[in-house]
Amino acid sequence: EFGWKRYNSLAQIEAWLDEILARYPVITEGFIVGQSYEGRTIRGIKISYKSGNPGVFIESNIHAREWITSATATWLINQFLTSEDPLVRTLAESHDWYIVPVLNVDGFVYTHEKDRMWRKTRQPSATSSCIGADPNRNYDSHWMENNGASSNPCAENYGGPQPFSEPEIKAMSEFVAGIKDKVNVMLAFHSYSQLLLSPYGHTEEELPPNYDDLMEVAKAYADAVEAMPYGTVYRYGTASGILYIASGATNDWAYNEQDIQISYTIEFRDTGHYGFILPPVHIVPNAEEALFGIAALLDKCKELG
Ligand code: 0X9
Ligand code: ZN
Repeated sequence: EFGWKRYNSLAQIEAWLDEILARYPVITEGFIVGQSYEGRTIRGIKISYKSGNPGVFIESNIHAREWITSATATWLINQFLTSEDPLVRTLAESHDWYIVPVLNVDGFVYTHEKDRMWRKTRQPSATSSCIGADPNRNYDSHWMENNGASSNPCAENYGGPQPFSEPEIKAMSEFVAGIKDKVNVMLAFHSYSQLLLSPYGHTEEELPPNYDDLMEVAKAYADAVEAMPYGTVYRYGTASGILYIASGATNDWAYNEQDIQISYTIEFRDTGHYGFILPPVHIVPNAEEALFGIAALLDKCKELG
């Protein structure tokens, strides 16, 4: 059954979400992002202890094979609702959380049933027998610029035939646009490499206006994680500077087009030994790191104003 000792299927995650929503009807609210290509409902949960808190959006499992992301997102939801640790209580109760544990629902089901290493969506191409686009190259922000995505439908980083061609990404963009005034922080969960990646992803030629703040906030996360007993090291920088140029990604779109000023891609454990096939014993340690990293990140945001 559902838990954090192993990875769960989409059906198990949804059944657990239903239980949580029924158990905490005042604090939680389910929301629907939209429908996937194959007709699945993309679901999320809002956790709010009081109105007017700064909003934090967590997008998770946009890449199908990155299972640690939804395992971590569900663990965080559970902590925000059940933890008795005063630090966690303060963190949970002083923010409004919008969490989408599995954005790429079709791809996620495909990784459970057919191909563990699937990354993309599952929408067929009109011009090729290859299936799916890279959803993290499909947002309408500098789409396909600077070779930050491939125009080859068979490539793992195919940007799609046009921006927002993937129904999951169009739905996500409309949902976020509808609440953007309430969202101060966007965190897009990925694996692997242990990195915090800020804008810009689409160019190395320019730095974002609040680069200094973005680096200070990322450092707070990395320092907090490294100080934990696991000693896990995270590096941070702009996505284009420390990883590679990638255009049309969630956190860049949120920053550039929705004016969400604190916006990162977080690449979780590990650094490549297991890679995407991270053993389930890592779920809780990784999630603890995310919890205390996010707590430090949000404390730093508050400090910077
Ligand atoms: O390539 C990606 O989409 C992300 N790495 S992953 O291995 N999880 O696929 C990194 C994206 C970072 N770039 C931007 N945010 N622009
Ligand atoms: Zn990813």
